[in-house]
Amino acid sequence: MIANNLTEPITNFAAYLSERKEQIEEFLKESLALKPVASRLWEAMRYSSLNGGKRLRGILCLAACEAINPSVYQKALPVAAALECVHAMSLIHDDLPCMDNDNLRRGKPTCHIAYDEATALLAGDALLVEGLSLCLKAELEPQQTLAIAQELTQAIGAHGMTGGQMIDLEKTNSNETTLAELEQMHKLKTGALLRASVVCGGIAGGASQKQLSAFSNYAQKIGLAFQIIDDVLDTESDAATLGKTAGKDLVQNKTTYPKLIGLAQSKERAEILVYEAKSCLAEAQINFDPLSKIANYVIERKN
Ligand code: GRG
Repeated sequence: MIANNLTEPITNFAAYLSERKEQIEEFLKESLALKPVASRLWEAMRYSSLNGGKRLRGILCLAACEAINPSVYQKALPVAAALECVHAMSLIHDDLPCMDNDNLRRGKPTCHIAYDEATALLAGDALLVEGLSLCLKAELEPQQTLAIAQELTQAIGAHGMTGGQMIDLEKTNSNETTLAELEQMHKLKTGALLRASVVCGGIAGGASQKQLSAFSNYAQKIGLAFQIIDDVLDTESDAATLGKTAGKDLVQNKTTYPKLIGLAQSKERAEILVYEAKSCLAEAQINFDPLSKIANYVIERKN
């Protein structure tokens, strides 16, 4: 077990990440065990949620909880798993022919290629509902569960991820998207769930309003940095490294950070955001090294 000390720098960050990833995956495997009824649906749900991925949202949730109260962070595991279910759902639907129409995800055929379109749609639907249901099962105080459910539902509906996806669809092929419009789209499409991940972890740990507000600011900044680097990787990397199709933004004529401000400035902006994110935590006296290292990881990652 990686030692939990609120102020000590963590010496083996890679081990920290893989331990948390394993905990989340074990929990997911049990929660999404194959069922005899509608077994093809469960298979597709497992195919798309137990197929790797960085588990960034789940890990952020556990880290925020641990930063506030190390002794209860395991209670946040159902919430971390729920975030990963919702994220997996969004990837399945995003890859569908009517959306981004992709055939590669996490290095494997996308759900609708491995199964079929209707099954993929239903697997996404079911993962969304299972995710919400996992949240409600966490052994937390009722007011914490309610607050987490409110954060999560707000983050994924029309005010969050789904709204962001709609804007993305509308903006595809538009050559007039401004930087402010691009940021607004990413804030909803990718940022809202990342923000909810950190805030929900904080709620599970018993964070104060001041701490929750610092978590929210930290997460919004790393969320944007995450998306900028996603755009950079799409331009600079390859499918084998990314586990998904590379160079897609150009082919689909999407507005991206590199397109609007260039590669060098995009990377610089991501670095500044990460610096600012860490400052948000420091100002609220949240000194938890993994959160700081996760912020670095968001822009140093290769996929
Ligand atoms: C929530 C009801 C409901 C609908 C969802 C399809 C859709 C509407 C939204 C799409 C959201 C989406 C796919 C955003 C992109 C986020 C993104 C950059 C994903 C990649 O995240 P990583 O790199 O992936 O963390 P891994 O594979 O590591 O988990």
